[in-house]
Amino acid sequence: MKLGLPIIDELIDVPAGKVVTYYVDPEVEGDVFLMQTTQKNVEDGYKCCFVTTSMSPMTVRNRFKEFGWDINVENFSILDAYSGIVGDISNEKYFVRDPSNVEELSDTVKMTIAENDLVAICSLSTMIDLCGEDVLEHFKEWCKLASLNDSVLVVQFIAWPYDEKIVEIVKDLSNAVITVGGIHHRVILGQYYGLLKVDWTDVKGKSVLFKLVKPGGVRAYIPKILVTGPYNAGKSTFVHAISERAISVDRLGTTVALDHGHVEYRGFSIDVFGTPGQERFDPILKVLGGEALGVILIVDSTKPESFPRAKKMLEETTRFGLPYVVAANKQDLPNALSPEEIRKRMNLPDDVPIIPTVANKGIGVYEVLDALIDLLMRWSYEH
Ligand SMILES: Nc1nc2c(ncn2[C@@H]2O[C@H](COP(=O)(O)OP(=O)(O)OP(=O)(O)O)[C@@H](O)[C@H]2O)c(=O)[nH]1
Ligand SMILES: [Mg+2]
Repeated sequence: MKLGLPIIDELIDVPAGKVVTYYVDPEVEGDVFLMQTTQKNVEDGYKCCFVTTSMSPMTVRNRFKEFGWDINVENFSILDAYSGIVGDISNEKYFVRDPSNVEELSDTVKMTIAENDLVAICSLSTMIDLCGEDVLEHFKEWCKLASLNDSVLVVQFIAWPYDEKIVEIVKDLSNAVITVGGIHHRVILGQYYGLLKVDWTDVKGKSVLFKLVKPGGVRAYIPKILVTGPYNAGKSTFVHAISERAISVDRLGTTVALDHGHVEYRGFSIDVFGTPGQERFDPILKVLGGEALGVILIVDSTKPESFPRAKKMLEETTRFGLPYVVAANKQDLPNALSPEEIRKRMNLPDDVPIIPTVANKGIGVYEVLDALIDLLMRWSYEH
């Protein structure tokens, strides 16, 4: 089976009998991941059951519809473990009258596992909140049963501040764990999901930035990267060097509006914007910086007199604390300063990557992009 997620689908297939957990940051919308996986497999003809614990079946159906997914089909069913909490009865195929009764809940979940190819539990954390940690013993049985029945179990586990032991148990019982989280620095700038664990095949952990689209669901996100730096440092050249197609608005060899390029790289679809270098365009910098996800600062390594200006542009564009890397450009010229010399003169912290480049020959430009992407990914895990 496929999970129905961009990039991840290219990396892994889910064999029958496996348990996949979405480990979701509380501030990020996690339900849609389970819905998307369910929808993908409904579409592929598998018998799927969606277990709802915190939304009414009507809300579930409406949300599927909002994303443009048709679940009015015979191979889709709902286990309603919600209506009982609010004292409603249910018309769904599977119904738990008292969702806080762990035995009744567990027996019904087992029935769905026996009768379906895929069961999506939305969510295990709500079950723990309702029934206590006993749920975990039952979860263990569900995992075993899924394996015996060749059913796939997909679970949402929300990363509330649980006891570390609980989190470990859930992760251990899962054959694959996908983390879903936010990239934030005071405000949420973006969201990502990443493969944390897969035990049936050998793939390296990988993170994907995403956006929710209605209709459409989870889509790989296109981050905006800003390329800035002093006049004549090589910004336009850099943008053209990494882009398949790029447009610059130049007059007499200097940029008077923007450079815009598009890069498909490492599974990312990236829009790159180069700023003008001249000071008279500075008001644009703040606006552009506010929308960017990361900044590349290009400096002319032969012009230390431009470094104070470079520093100022960096401060303008990264004032929300955006991650940035520095390209020490024009390394081919005789008087080029080394990256370490530039770090000293610009007084940049030790952990800021400074990468030597010769933009007009394309040397080092992808290393710059790699460094920024790695920073963005690391950043997303740490914040
Ligand atoms: N020798 C050398 N020349 C470079 C390098 N990168 C860019 N150049 C040249 O430097 C000049 C300025 O490059 P641009 O890319 O236009 O610089 P810019 O930063 O966009 O300039 P503004 O938009 O006017 O601020 C051009 O003549 C480029 O060919 C490099 O690594 N080495
Ligand atoms: Mg330019």
